[in-house]
Amino acid sequence: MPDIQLLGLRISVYTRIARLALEEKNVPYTLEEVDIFADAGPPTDYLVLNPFGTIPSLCYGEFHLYETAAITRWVDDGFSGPALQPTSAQERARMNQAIGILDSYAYRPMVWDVYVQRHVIPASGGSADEAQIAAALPRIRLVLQELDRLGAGQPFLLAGSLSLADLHAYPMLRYFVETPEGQSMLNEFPRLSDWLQGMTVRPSVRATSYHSPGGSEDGF
Ligand SMILES: N[C@@H](CCC(=O)N[C@@H](CS)C(=O)NCC(=O)O)C(=O)O
Repeated sequence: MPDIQLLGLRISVYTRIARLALEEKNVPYTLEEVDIFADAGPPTDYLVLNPFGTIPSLCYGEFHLYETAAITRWVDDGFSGPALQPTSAQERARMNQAIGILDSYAYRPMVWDVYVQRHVIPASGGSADEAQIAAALPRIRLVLQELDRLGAGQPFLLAGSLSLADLHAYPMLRYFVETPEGQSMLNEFPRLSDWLQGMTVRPSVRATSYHSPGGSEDGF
């Protein structure tokens, strides 16, 4: 069996999502750090693997894959271990809906508009764009309202057991709650707050923990 190589960055939300899936399935892999944020842009040999220059990408022998949701589904479909996708068509659709919501409406506002503005830019001597932060918050609240509603009464994000949706959501929400705005907004959603706290003790989360500038490390 070829080795799995994941190319990305430890601090990257999407790299972490892919790593969480690999860790939950107990699939061995190595992480190769690729600095796509370098001034010169992504390395040219990386663009051969992923012409969009985003991370992560995965190599398994001659099989090369990018787009995180494709990677996590391949990991779950291709390896033994606990199933991370529901078998019922409706529950699977719900999981895919939540992943779509996170990709389309959560990642940019939570991570770039709030976390980066609140922590990363001030840490490098700049000033947060308060208007950008304020403009992102209503969209984020809508995302949290929807996630709360879609999994109402459930201990995991959507259901009674972990799915790829939990793994997709955790790294985004983790960054968001490192900001005062995120902390206070999450308090409006006790179910999601409990879920996030519950996720922090999972071995997969601990194994992929990183130190983020200006923030804590996964609450422990
Ligand atoms: N659609 C991509 C998005 C991945 C993504 O946006 N990754 C971020 C890092 S967490 C990135 O590569 N950003 C650089 C860019 O967008 O150019 C996926 O699902 O893998």
